[in-house]
Amino acid sequence: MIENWDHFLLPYTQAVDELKIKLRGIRKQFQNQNQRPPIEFVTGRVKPVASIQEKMTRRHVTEERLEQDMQDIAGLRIMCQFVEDIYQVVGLLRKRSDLTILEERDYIHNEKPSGYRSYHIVIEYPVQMVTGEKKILAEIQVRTLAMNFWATIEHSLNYKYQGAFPEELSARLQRAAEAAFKLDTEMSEIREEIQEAQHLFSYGKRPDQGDNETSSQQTDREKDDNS
Ligand code: 0O2
Ligand code: 0O2
Repeated sequence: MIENWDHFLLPYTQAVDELKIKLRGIRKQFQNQNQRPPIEFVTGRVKPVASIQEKMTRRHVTEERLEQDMQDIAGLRIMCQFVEDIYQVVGLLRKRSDLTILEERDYIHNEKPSGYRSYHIVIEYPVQMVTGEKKILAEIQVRTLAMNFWATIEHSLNYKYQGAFPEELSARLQRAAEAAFKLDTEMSEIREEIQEAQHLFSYGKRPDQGDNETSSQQTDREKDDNS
C-alpha cells in the first residue's frame, strides 16, 4: 500500500518542475540568438492520484510495478508552431545528456483511431533527492498548436462521454482531426513566408539580414527599396 502519496510523488513533482525550466530554456536560448524558437510553450503536470489509481485498475498495474509500468506520472507537453518544429525538438532532446530516451511513439504519421496526433517520448530522468539519486520515468508529448487544440477539446468531451462517444460525434472528431492536420500541412507549405514575417515583427529585420545591421541602417535600406 502506498501510505503517503505526497511522499511517493515528490520526485515526480521535482522532475516536472526541473524539466519545465529546462525545456523553456531551449526557447529562451533560440530567442537569445535572434532565432525563431521551435518551441511555442511548455506545460507540465504530475498525474493526480485519482487518475493514477484509475489507470492502475484499468491497466492491471500493481503498486510494486507502478514506477516501471506507468510512464506518464510526470508529464510534459511541448507546443510547436509547425510539424517540422516537432522533429527539430525531438532531435534536440535526443542530444541531451541530462535525460535518457527509452521510447518514442510517432502518433503524427501513425495517428490513433480517435484522430489523435502527437509525438510521444518516454524518458528516464535522474532526480537528486536528499536520500540520493532517483531515476524516474516521464512522458514528453510534442505537438503543434492545432494538434493541441484538437486534443484539448477531445479530452474534455471524453470526460462527458467517458470515452463512449456517439458514432456521429466520433466521426465528426475524426474529421476535425484531419482538418487540423490539413491546417498544419498548409502552414508548413508557407512556413518560410510566415517565419520571415515573424522575424520582421520580432526583430525588425529579415532572418537573412545580419545581426550587425542597426535599425537606422535598416530603415535606410527599406527607404531605398521603396524608392
Ligand atoms: P487540466 O485538467 O488539463 O485543466 P507554470 O509552470 O506556473 O507556468 P503550471 O501551473 O505548473 O504553470 O501549469 P502548466 O505547466 O502551465 O500546465 C499545467 C497543464 O498542463 C495541466 O493542466 C494539463 O492540462 C497540461 N499538461 C501538461 N503536460 C501534460 C501531460 O503530459 N498530460 C496531461 N494530461 N496534461 C498535461 P491541469 O490544470 O493540471 O489539468
Ligand atoms: P491524461 O493525463 O488524462 O492525459 P493510454 O495511457 O492507455 O492511453 P499509453 O500507451 O500508456 O496509452 O500511452 P500513449 O497512448 O502513448 O499516451 C497516453 C496519453 O496520450 C494520454 O494520457 C493522453 O494525454 C494522450 N492521448 C492518447 N490518445 C489520446 C486521444 O485519443 N485523445 C486525447 N485527447 N489524448 C490522447 P492519459 O493516460 O489519457 O492521461
